Amino acid sequence: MTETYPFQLQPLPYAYDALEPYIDAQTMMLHHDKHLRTYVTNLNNALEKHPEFQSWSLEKLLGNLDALPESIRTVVRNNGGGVYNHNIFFKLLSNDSKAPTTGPLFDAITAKFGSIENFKNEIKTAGLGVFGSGWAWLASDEDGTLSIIKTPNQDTQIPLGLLPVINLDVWEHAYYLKNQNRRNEYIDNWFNVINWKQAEENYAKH
Ligand code: MN3
Repeated sequence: MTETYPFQLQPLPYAYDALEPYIDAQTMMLHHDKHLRTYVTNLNNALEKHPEFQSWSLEKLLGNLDALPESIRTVVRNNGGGVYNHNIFFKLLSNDSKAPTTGPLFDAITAKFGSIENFKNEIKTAGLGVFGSGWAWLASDEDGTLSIIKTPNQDTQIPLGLLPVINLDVWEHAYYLKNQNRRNEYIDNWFNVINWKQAEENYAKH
């Protein structure tokens, strides 16, 4: 992502109903067209009067929040984080979800967690353990060692010096239309639509 201001709403790489029955079309439409669009708009509005930051990538903005004027720091943190996190998240969904059985990501997951199944258990525990709104992540350090982390609100893994491999949105807006308050059920559904090919590509960037 080398995108800079003005940031664009990245189109979904599949149809709204592509993830049915696991994630419903109505949720995808609301999540992408309303929530993500609002983050993009708010981020651009914040940067509009600060041309000195308009050449900064999203990664640079989010990795250097302390360099921003206080008047826009929180807006960029929340809305820039919202754009960054969702652009990763939506690409990591697919109706062609096959967990790897070989390859670098498979090897790293089995080395860290023992198996793909254990990895799923651990990221589910992390997702259920996010109090309020936030994200669970499978992240990699520069050596390729994996860890599962949680971030609150729209915070990213960038300040931790980690690279994103898989992220899981556990804000209620990601699931309440279909699952009401049952985050547990949403996460179980999400396991069926993880775009593992994209996860492997993300991991290859470490
Ligand atoms: Mn969301």
